[in-house]
Amino acid sequence: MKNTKKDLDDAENRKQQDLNLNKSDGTEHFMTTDQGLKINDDTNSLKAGERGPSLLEDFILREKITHFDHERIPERIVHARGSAAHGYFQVYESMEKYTKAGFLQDPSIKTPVFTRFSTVAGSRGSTDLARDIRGFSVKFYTEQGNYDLVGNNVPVFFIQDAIKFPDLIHAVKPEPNNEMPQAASAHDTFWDFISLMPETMHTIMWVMSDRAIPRSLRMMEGFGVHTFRFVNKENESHFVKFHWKPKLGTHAVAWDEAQKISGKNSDFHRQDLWEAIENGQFPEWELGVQIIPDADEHKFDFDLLDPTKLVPEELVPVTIIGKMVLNRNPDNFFAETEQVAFHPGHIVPGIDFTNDPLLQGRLFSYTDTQLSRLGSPNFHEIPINRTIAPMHNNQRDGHMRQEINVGRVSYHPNSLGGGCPFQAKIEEGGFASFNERIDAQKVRDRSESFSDHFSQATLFYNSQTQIEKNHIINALRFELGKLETTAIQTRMLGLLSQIDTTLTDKVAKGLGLKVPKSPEKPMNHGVGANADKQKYEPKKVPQSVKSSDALSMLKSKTLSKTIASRQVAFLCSEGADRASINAMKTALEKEGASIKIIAPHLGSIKTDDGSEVKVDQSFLIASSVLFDAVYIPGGKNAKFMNSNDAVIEFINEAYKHCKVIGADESDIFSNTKRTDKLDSTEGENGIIINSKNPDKTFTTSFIEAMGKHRFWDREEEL
Ligand code: HDD
Repeated sequence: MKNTKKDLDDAENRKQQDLNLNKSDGTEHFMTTDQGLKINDDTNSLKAGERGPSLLEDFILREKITHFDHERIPERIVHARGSAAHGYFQVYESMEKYTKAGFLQDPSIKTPVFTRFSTVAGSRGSTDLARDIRGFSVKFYTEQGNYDLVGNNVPVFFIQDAIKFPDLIHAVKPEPNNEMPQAASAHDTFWDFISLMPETMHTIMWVMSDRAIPRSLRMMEGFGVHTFRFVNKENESHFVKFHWKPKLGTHAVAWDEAQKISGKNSDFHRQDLWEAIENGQFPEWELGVQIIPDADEHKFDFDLLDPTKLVPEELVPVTIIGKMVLNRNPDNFFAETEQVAFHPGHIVPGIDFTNDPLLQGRLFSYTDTQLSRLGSPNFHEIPINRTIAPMHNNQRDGHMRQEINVGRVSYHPNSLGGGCPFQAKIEEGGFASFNERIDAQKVRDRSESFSDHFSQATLFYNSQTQIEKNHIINALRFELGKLETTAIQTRMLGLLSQIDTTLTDKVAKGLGLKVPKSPEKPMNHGVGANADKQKYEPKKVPQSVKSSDALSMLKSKTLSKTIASRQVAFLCSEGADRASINAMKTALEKEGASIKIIAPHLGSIKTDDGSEVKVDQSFLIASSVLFDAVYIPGGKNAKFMNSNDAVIEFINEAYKHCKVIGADESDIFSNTKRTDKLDSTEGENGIIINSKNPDKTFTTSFIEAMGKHRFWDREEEL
């Protein structure tokens, strides 16, 4: 039999080979019960007479219904909504100088990965387009065991200590009395908590920025958030921060668009990831690291152990060390995406933790949660969680144990089993924690070096372009504007005033409130009852970096110009210009973009030369918010295009969301809004008219404009 592409992938991917052991395919097989009995009738239950009651004896009915009754498991307490894919990671050059981690040594080795992206607050069936942080979890199936990098698309976190995590999540989840709102932070309990916890301010700036509404899961950065350690063979340690940089650049949608996408297609991100992989447009990220010698631990204006801080790239550049390619969709959502269990505590020799108190608490939480979510300490045996490294220990039994451990010995030390399984020396790959010196008193306390809650929030805000600042202001106006409690809004203005006064004034204006003269004191309510409140008051430490381009999506180098895999709507009707359609289609597809023909009805339409064009979507189904750009070919369809409500709405929305609009003729816009902006012949507004451009450059101008992604200048000044 000829190998398919998937078979070839499997042959070189050890994890796929491992998963194949558990795959089941009913093609060309009889239907059976769970016990292997062939079923003769799966349509009728066993009854006492044709119209009589069902019989208890019907074991086929009972088995089927019982299994169905128990199909659901608890969803993740956070990050319930997620989408995942398989792929591989490959290091560019050996990192042996810094780490002995096996998967970071040999550039010829592809380490299998399974990567899951998620929103945080919404439940499993919630919308992909919520304003939220996105989870970015990668499980590396290394030869030394599983390594999980369980990060987010934002490099900092709301809180400094894991003990506050349940409070944060209780505050952001739907309110407990009425379970509203779903997958949204714009409600009183969230902002009540935030307004009393100034340490959240830096992350709040990120969450109010466009980072929280990505265009695609393939177009967002990822971060390990905490400072970790690299440890090399000589047992030397360096601090390390992890970054994932997307090859397609970091892009967002507009907030109005996000809300509309949620209605039109709440699986927008999931579908985008799935289709890109099915189409062979494999998403790719580069792994970057910021490496800091141990000796430099105290050289910064902040504490490396504080997860509300990032290390500006101006102080420590990001070195790119490898790439991750996602090239295979899961076969079964439940078996893989739902049952995968990530844990920041799954590490391999060469990588270690730091004393970041948020990380330390996470090390407990992730195994604990799997026990109730997956139901047994044997969750590591579920195929997607199973390591490809040899696995032997004296853990035994428990619900749903799969492994059949042979022999009488299940303890160590033993003589009856020849001392097996052996402990490994460090030279044999045995894991030993980095021997950091700790000399301290036991305290329930926090270091004063964690007290600067505002400086990096200001750094983030100052690093944005005016457009991005406007989006943050509007996001805060939206979120705080939805609150019922004025005192919370006012308290938030007090905290924002510590970040930037113009920001605060503009948010206050939107809320119709006055900025409080002096913020409430003590500002930090999140401290112990006996604590010295003075000590915990937020402090501002002068910062050496005042602005950082890497923090802005529009300034940063990650704003890629490629249009590969972007979606373009061709609005057509009977009589559309066939030659134009073909020219634009060919040019766009050459760049890797996808096009969809949108017309009044499904089937096909007749173009100006009499030929038929197949219609992909009708106006009833399509919507501008689901596309990156729109093109309206000329021809004999102008009358329809000029007067059709769906076309006019399509163009108006594309305009509002700052997308590229291309048309062969400008009279197409005679009934759309903002025609004043159409004066531009050069396309600087992202509106490109063929008749005003020399023919040769029309498609080029359109593609170049799409490469700029959005024309945010169209938005009104605040
Ligand atoms: Fe967490 C899931 C990321 C702090 C407790 N977390 C979870 C997932 C991601 C993160 C991406 C989804 C994993 C998946 O796809 O299955 N979490 C983070 C980051 C944090 C963070 C980047 C801070 C830097 N988390 C955090 C704290 C705690 C937890 C402080 C608890 C003290 N997180 C959990 C959890 C979850 C989880 C309850 C829910 C489902 C799961 O673990 O497997 O244990």
